Amino acid sequence: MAKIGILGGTFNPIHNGHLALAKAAYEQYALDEVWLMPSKIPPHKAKKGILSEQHRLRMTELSAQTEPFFRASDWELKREGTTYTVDTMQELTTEFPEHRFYFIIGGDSALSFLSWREPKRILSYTNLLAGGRAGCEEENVKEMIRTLNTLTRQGKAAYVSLPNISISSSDIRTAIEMGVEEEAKKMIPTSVFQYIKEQKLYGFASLAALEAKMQRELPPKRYRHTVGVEHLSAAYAACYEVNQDKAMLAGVLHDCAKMYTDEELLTLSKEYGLEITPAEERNGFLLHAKVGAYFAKTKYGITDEDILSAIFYHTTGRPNMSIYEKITFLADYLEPFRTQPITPPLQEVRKLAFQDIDKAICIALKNTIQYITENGQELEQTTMQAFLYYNEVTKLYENPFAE
Ligand code: DGI
Ligand code: FE
Ligand code: FE
Repeated sequence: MAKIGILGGTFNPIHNGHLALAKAAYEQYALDEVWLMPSKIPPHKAKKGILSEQHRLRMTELSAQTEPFFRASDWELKREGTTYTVDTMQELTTEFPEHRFYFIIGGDSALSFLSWREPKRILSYTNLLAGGRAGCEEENVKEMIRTLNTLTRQGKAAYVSLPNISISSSDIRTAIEMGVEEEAKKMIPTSVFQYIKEQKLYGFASLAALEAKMQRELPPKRYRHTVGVEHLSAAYAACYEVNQDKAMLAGVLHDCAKMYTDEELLTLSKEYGLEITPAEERNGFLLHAKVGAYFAKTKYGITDEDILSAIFYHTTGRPNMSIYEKITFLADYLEPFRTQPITPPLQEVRKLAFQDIDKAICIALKNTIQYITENGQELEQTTMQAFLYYNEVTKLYENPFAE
């Protein structure tokens, strides 16, 4: 006979609090195994934002790998129809007559246990281990255990004492939605965090999460510029019939490495093995584009190459840009909060951007190059190559550098 703990839950997602409860029950009652069992969503809990059964089960399987005595169980998910604990426990005792079951529940559930379907019958199939946080809900949970044991005239309910940590799945979802990944990481196993990141669950790397991150990381003016670029990019995406989310993601992240000094950007670029041109060596700020693309991929969960290259080339542009590269480059130059005078006037170029994007890019490059040379700064050759390419395509300037 083996003593089997059963810990059920929506597990949206499963977290360290669940696992601590399972482990405490295992240790305090000398269980042989604990089965972690994601539940079918009961009707009274059905709501938006609950992940698919596959995702919840996969995260449970990953969590189960953190202790040798954990097993992930799809018993309830496999079942047809609505699942009540009383049915599950009846079936388990029938299916596994050789095991003795210990149904594990947290403090909140313990306190409402009498409103579950057929609580007395549940206790005819299984022991009940109710976890309470020491000092916090301990007395109430113990009181409930006494009540249950009196009611059933069997001592099948018992108390599991828990460290006073409080984690909720909704805190984890919020942390991910708000882009505060460090918070989420503390509350779930690393493997579960990796899975959420890979699968982009709970709005991981969503626009909202990245906006919240940028707001925290960038100075207010730079953030305002970022939002301007993001939204203008959405308009260009609509105009040129490409994916709006991709254009906006490039916009929100394009200056994500802008807060570093020239020296820091050079050091980071070397550290990450990014190629550094001679002009970049002397004008470190140019590297915020390459480092930004690197961060987008490694820190912010962006895998789409269109987005990454749009960030990579946003400062200098390049010949023959992709539509996403064009959009980010131009939105960066023309976003509504930019005010510097250019020729032709800004408003005309802003309009032109919606009519002939190559011409607008050519004008942007021409003005940038003029500004750089007039201010005695060094030109990165990609900027010039980009201009020459777009001037060739648009035939806009007959003799661009004549005085
Ligand atoms: O990051 P932002 O300020 O939003 O704008 P940006 O990424 O276009 O880059 C900042 C500056 O870089 C901008 O004033 C134009 C300038 N720039 C673009 N190409 C070159 C350049 N500066 C130099 N020195 N050489 C270039 O080739
Ligand atoms: Fe930039
Ligand atoms: Fe910018």
